[in-house]
Amino acid sequence: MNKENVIKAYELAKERYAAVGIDTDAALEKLQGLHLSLHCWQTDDVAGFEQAGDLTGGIQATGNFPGKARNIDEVRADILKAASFIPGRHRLNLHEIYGDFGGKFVDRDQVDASYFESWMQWAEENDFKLDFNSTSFSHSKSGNLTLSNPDKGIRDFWIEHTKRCRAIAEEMGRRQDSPCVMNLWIHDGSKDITVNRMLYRSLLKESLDTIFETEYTHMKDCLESKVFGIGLESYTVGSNDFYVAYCAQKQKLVTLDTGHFHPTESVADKVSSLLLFVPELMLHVSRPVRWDSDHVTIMNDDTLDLCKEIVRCGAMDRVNVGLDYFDGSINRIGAYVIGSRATQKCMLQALLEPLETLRRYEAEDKGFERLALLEEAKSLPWNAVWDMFCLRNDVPVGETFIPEIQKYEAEVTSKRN
Ligand code: RNT
Ligand code: ZN
Repeated sequence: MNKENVIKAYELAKERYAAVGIDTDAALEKLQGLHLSLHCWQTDDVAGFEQAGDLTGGIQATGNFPGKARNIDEVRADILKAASFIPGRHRLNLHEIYGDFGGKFVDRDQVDASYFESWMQWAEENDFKLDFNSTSFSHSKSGNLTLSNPDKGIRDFWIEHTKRCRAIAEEMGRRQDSPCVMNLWIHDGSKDITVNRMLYRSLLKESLDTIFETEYTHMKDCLESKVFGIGLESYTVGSNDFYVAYCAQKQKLVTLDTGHFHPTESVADKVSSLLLFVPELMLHVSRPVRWDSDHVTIMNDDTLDLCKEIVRCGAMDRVNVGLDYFDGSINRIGAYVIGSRATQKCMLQALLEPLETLRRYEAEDKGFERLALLEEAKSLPWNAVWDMFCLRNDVPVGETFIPEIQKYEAEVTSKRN
C-alpha cells in the first residue's frame, strides 16, 4: 500500500469530516483507547489444555481447517501473530481450561493462580492485560446443570471452581494494574420441557450469592445469558431476564453476547437501558447465523448499531469490548483478525458520526434533516480514516494482511497435524 496515498486520502477525508463538524484526529485518539479483549479460544476451537475431550455444554465449533493450535506455545504464537495485524493495544481473554497445567490433570476445583503464572508473565512481556472466564463445559461433571444442579455435591464442585476463578482474576488484576474482567457463562439448561424452571433458577441464585460473598477490588464480575444452547433448546437457567435482574440488584456487569438473543432483537437497544441500572457492560461481539451464535464478526448493521449506541451513550469507558466466535472452517488467525478489525471499523464509524448536528436536528424536530444526514454519513470517507489508523499503528493497511497470513499458514500452521 502506497503510504503517501494513504496520507493524501486521509487529509481529504479530514477536510470532508471537518465540514460536518467532526475532528478525525480526535476520533482516532478515541479509537486508540479501545482495547479489545481477544478471546484466546479462537486459536483452537475452544479445546484448551485440560485434557483431550469433546467440546460440550451447548456450544460447538464446526469445521476442520488444518493448523489449529495444539499447545500453550502455539496458542501464544498465534495470538501474537493475530495481534500483529490488529491496530492498537489489546487485552487477552483467557478461559480457565487454558491454564499452564504442565501436562498434569488439575481438576477445576483445584485450580489456582499458580497455573496462570506463566500467562501473567507472558502478558506483561507482550503488553497484554488479561481477562478471565470460569469454564463449566467439557468436563465429566458438566452434564446439563452445574451451578443450578439439585445435586449438592455437583453444585458445590462448580461453586468452588467459580470461587477459585474469581481469586485468579483478582490476582491477574492486581498484577497488571488494570481490573481483570471475569465472565461467568454456564450452559445450564434443558433439552426438553422442564417443570422445574423455578427450582433451577433459585439454585443458581443461591450459588451465585455464595460465589460473590468475597468482595474483590482488582477484578470485575460479569454474567452472560443465552437464549438457548445446542442440545439444551427448551430452557436456559441463566436467561437474559435472570441475569439482568441479578446484575441490577447486585451491581454486577452484564455480558451481552450478540449471538445470544432472538434474531430480531436489537442488542444495541439494550445498552442505554442497562447502563442506567448496572455499572458496566461486557460485550461478546459475535455473529449469529441460524443456530450458530459464533460466526466470525463482520462489519454489519448489528455491530455498527451496537458501536453507535455505545458512542451515543457516551459510554466507551463503561463498555468492555470482547469478542466471542470460533470458526474452525477457515484459517483461525485470519478469522481472529477479520473479526477484530471489523469491530474496530464499526467503532470508528460510530466515533465519526456527526452527532451534534444530528441531535440539534432532532431537538428542532427536523426529521427529514436528521434522516438525510444519517444517510449521507454512511458514505463519508471513514475508510480513509481507518487506513490512517492502520498506518499509524504500523499494521497492514487494507487487504495486505491476507498474504501475510497465508505466509504464516504455509510456514507454520500447515505444518501442524
Ligand atoms: C457460549 C458463550 C460463552 C462461550 C465462551 C467460550 O455460548 O457465548 O461466552 O462462547 O465462554
Ligand atoms: Zn459469549
